[in-house]
Amino acid sequence: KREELDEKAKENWKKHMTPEKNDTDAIEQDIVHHTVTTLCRGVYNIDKLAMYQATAHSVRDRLLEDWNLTQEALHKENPKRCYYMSMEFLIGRALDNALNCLKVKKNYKESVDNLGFNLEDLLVEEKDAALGNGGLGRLAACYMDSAATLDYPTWGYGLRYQYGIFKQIIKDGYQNEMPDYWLNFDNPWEFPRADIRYEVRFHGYVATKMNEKGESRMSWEGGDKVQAMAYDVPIPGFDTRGCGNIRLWSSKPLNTFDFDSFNAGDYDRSVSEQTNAQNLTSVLYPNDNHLVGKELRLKQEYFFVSASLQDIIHRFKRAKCPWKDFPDKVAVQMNDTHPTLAVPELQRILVDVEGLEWDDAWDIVTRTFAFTNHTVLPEALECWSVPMMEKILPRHMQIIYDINLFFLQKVERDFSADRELLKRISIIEETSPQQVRMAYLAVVGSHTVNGVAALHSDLIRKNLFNDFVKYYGPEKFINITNGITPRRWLYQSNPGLRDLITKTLGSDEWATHLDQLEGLKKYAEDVSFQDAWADVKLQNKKRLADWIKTNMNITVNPHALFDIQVKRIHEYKRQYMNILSVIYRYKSLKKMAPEDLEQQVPRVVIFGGKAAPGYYIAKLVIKLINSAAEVINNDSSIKDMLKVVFIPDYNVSLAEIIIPASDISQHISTAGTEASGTSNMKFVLNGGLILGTVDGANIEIGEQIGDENIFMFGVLADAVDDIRHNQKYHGLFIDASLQVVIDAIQGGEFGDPSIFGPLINTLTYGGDYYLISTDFKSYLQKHTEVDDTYRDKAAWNKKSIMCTAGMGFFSSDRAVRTYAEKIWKLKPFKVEA
Ligand code: OX2
Repeated sequence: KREELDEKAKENWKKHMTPEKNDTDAIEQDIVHHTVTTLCRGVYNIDKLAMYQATAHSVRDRLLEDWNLTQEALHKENPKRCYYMSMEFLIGRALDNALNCLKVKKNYKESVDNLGFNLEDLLVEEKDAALGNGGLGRLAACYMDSAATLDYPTWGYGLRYQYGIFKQIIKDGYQNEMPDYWLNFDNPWEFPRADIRYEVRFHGYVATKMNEKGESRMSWEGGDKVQAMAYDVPIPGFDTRGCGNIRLWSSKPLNTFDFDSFNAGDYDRSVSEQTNAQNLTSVLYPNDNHLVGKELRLKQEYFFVSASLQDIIHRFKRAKCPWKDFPDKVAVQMNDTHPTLAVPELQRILVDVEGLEWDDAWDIVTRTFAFTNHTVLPEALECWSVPMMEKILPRHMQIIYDINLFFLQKVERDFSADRELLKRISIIEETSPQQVRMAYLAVVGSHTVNGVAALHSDLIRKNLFNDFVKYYGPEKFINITNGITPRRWLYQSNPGLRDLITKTLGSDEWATHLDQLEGLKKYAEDVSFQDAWADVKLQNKKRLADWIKTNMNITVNPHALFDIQVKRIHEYKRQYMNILSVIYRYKSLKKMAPEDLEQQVPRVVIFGGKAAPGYYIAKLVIKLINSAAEVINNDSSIKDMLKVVFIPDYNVSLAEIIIPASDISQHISTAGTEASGTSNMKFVLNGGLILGTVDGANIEIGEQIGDENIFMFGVLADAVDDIRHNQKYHGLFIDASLQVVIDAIQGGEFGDPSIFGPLINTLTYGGDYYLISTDFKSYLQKHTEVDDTYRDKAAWNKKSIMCTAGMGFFSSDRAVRTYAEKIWKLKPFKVEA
């Protein structure tokens, strides 16, 4: 309990709150002060890392002022808030972003310069916050950026993993994994909240107890407890005093030390509880779009939702509103099924702890939660075995059974008693052992379910959730196409293009009103504008070429066509098809007469991405890319007409250098498998063209920028099932061009062919599930079309300009606003200084 301060004391506080101070002198003072006090260093031993840290602390101070301003105003006004629950936030670096948002980059550049350093050198000292795998985690980070920028009272909740996504090292062409020690140095971008701690229980048993009103209630008792401690990560909004927050939970032991064991001489035991508790949030599971049903992961998921809900409820209770108002104060968005245990957890708290009746509680629960589905891949759909759930979360398992029972009774009564339907729609899958289908639990526990691109939302309505659409009606299932933040993905990562656009449009308002990019269309055929545009691209390609030279010692020609595919390595994303086509190109070049060879468009094919450590085939794809690169890059007979580069350890910071440098980027998933894709949007926003399949957000990108500005190929999603069926019963058709490539690999042209046997088998004997043989020919044709278009520089530049100009729709501001209006029923809450 805090005492209210008297007015005089409050006045004194106000007087001493740091005033605005953006002059270089004040900034220098700040940096020096942090060097001496926060870091305990001085002019005699300052280096780049320390200078980065001092600068970061100085910028953080400014952010924290905004943080406090925002939170104080929210505390007083208590508007409805949204909580974005996500097991992943792939934030990347924070300093550059904060400088841009606060609009103080110029000032800091000057100050850092005055103190003998170069700001750009300091920015790269920062370690990425890589608490995510790929698109899902990065989407969460983009949405937090937009929510803060648009002044929506939105907090993220997540886990503070000690190790983020592993560091990828390439050795002999193979992926090796190393731990990501991102917290080894001090992290200025998190704020530990030692006073914000909650207990989280596992295991134990369920008993019956009387509550205060004399009613009998279930009670979850015994078991083991750990503590969740909060760390706050401030999220700056662009050009606003409002500051958002991501609250990350770290597990700590409840009893710091077991003195009984210690005194009994059992030292190991005395600290075992500590280490067990700490292990809980040690490591991010490195799987993208793939479930590994490990007990520790289930515990992470529960730990995460339990701590977050306790925190949300604590905040709700401060205002002393009745429980039925909870959904008017709280909206919770579940980022995929990973936070779905929040549904039975809130029901448990309301019924068992707060003493509400089941139906009243369930009404509150289902008015609070909404659920975003990100995938239709069966291997990614979370299912937890009932025995495991019973052991770790015995009361939740009972509640899930009850939720399911009441749900099935309603389906039977209101809709249909069709037994097959009841079996299909049940939250419990009747396998042995039984499984809890988390996606179904999320649907039943939410008021709104959304997919992440138009095609994807159609597919989940037609397939995955079809029975639910029939039962609930179609209104519950909506589409909100993904978006990306233009602040990080253009303003920050592509200063050349940013400045050209700003100069052309007359202001940088486009950074928060991305539709204004439309204004570029009228310059698309303007020759001098085209030249300026092309020059920015060339500079970005040089920046990437320099990076490749410095870090990999490979020379690439910045005037070549840069063809890029960077994303997690997955069979459905078909990097394999890409490298097969590269090999085909190589074989074709080798056959050419010298005068024809000279006429070719030189290409640099760039790959990047991590494979899940246990994903054998994906790892072989990496090996094949590197083996092919080795041969191709060292074959002087093709006169540098083709280079292949696998950039190791692809992450957010590398993406910021790679994406602005693309001429073409590839998004070539088997139709119907990539829910949306978001890097496709980033590339096009930066004036890169797409070579892609008719899948995910590619389709809507084509609609927005004009189908003449996108290279699309391949079969359509609704043909895929029939093709698979036919392949199974009538065999594959391997076209001559694909056979050439297979023969080359099997003939040992890229090293010991036995290494690649299992990979080739996925095509030949494995039934080619991802339809590479089906799409290969049209894919090669599109490559030829790309080359031909690239020869005409003016035509290419026009397309590139039209790409950027048409991307307004894909701002995450549009996406978050749609969530706020359609799902969260949330209004902006503007804070003033
Ligand atoms: C990804 C999807 O694969 C990708 O298509 C989408 O753009 C992204 O989420 C953001 O919506 N894990 N990662 C994803 O889905 C799952 C599950």
